[in-house]
Amino acid sequence: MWSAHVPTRGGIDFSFLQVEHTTPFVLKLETYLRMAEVPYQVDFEEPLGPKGKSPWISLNGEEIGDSQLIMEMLGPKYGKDFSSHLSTEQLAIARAMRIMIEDHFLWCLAVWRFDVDAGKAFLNSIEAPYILRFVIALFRRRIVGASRVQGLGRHSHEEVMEMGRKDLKALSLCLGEKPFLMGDKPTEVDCALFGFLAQVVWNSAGSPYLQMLETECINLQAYCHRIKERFWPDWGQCLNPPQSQIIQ
Ligand SMILES: N[C@@H](CCC(=O)N[C@@H](CS)C(=O)NCC(=O)O)C(=O)O
Repeated sequence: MWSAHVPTRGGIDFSFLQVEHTTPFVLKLETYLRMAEVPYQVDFEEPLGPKGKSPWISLNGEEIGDSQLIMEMLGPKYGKDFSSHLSTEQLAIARAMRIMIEDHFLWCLAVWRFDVDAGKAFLNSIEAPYILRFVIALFRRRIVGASRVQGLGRHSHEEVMEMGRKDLKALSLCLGEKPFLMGDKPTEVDCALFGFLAQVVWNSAGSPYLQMLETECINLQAYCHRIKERFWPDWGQCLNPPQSQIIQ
């Protein structure tokens, strides 16, 4: 048995009304653990790990950070490779899509969430006591600063929103009519995409990205719901406070 260290979803911390985890990378990892049926225990005590990021895990005393590196370590260890049937070309596409979302759309989402929207939808979706509101205000400034260092934050808001919309459109076209990105069966990349799409579907009210999912990219919305239904039958119970019905 090992522990996955993540920000808490209970107590006064990042308790979500609609999204089980506030951070896409944590949701990605926990979705993978469910997909791979790896036994694990969630530990909310120390959210930031050896690389100063969340999530991280400890396994037999060893501390490992980064959702992707963790999955790539656990897969062989537990004999789980959900992508073994894919061609090298398909693997390349899966990688390109994952990195587009994790390393590019991430910033488009962050600029909307913390700069354009100034954290309002984010705060409205959680039960945020005063202290958390203060912490998020500081975090917000940090993210806006980081987006400038990364580079996307130097563009106008409209330019960034357009880049994010183009990412979603590309993903939507790649998914097409398939139930999962790489075909009939879910693979590792679906965990990463779900981590992000869930933020859009359930935690970005009023964003241009949610609007895309409700209009031009309706298949992404259905895909997100499909993954939730498959791997998170207890989703409502994982929220704080628990909910028997999720607002769609
Ligand atoms: N590549 C990393 C990214 C992890 C990441 O950026 N986590 C964010 C939460 S979404 C974090 O820990 N941020 C805290 C910080 O940067 O101080 C992964 O896949 O785990």
